[in-house]
Amino acid sequence: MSTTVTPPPKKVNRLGLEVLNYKGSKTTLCAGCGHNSVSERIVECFYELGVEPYKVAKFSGIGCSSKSPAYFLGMSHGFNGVHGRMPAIATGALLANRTMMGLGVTGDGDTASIGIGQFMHLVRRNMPMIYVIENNGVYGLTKGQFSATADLGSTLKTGTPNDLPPFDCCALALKWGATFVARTFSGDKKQLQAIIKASIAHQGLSVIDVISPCVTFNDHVGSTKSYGYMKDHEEVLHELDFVPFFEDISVEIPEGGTMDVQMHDGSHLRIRKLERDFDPTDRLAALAALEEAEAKGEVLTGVLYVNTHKPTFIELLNLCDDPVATLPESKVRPPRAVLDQVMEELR
Ligand SMILES: Cc1ncc(C[n+]2csc(CCOP(=O)(O)OP(=O)(O)O)c2C)c(N)n1
Ligand code: SF4
Ligand SMILES: [Mg+2]
Repeated sequence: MSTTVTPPPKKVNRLGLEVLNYKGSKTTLCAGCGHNSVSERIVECFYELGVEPYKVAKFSGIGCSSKSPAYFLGMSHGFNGVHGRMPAIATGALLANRTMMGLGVTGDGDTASIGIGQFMHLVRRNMPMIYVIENNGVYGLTKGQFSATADLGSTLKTGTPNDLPPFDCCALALKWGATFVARTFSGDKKQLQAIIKASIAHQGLSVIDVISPCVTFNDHVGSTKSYGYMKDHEEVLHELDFVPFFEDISVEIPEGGTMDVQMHDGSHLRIRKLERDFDPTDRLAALAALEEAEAKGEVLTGVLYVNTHKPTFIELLNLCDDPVATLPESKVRPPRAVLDQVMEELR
């Protein structure tokens, strides 16, 4: 007599999708590269929050980091742009279709070296998208030259020291008016997850600077972007918990020293105090904390700043609700009589 064994039910999210639906192709990056951990966290966060994969547009520039969108959200849209020019491409695409969720993944070279001007304007505009910088302090793809985020005095594998001061992408983003700024570490699974989830819920630009070690070219003694350096110098600002809008917020509210930031979609970011008092809605305090940490040689991680009130670029432009890309020609092209009138006025 044969018995039929019923397979266990497949684990699915609130959309009925499996985690497999959020994965991409197999990574071609080096084993142990921090960028692979970031890809894994992106898969988990988008799956757990039940984001529609076809509503996500992935953008990147050039670099090992910029290759990583191939390794997550394989069902989403994607555009791999030119080196340092991803913000312009993302801005154009998201203005054409405001209903897409923008997810940019870039490197420290792509953002802080060749792409610094584009990054600056993206921040200034508060373009609603997630902007992840996989920061290893070097140009991994072109064999490990220092990038503009390399710390003064850090050394290459050959021992050559970097004698230029670094750009701190978080400090720059704060200065230029960013509305969500976080620094984290690819090796800190829980913190990275909470930050990615909060950025999914944020309506505005989220700048996430992830220290993401390059095991091949910048993971030695003398590097300040190595696993070892982060282990010894990471200064965690607070403990983070993310409660999505579809979960009951009233449960498990811990007592004392907890701050609750309500995000645009009704989710909550719970920030639990560790040693110091830190208010992530105070921009000047965040800038001061970064300066202080830099002077002490510490790497401050956590949500540095969140502002849920500033209008996004799409709101400022007063775009219509329907995606511009889907409007018929009759709506986007002025009729002949209007064009004739404009010409008449220019005479
Ligand atoms: C216009 C242009 N200049 C230079 C290069 C060479 N190049 C390719 S990737 C890269 C740097 C990538 O560094 P980063 O963004 O930090 O990414 P990583 O590889 O470290 O993840 C450079 C300089 C290029 N592809 N295009
Ligand atoms: S070279 Fe460095 S950045 Fe590129 S995949 Fe390898 S470890 Fe990662
Ligand atoms: Mg790099």
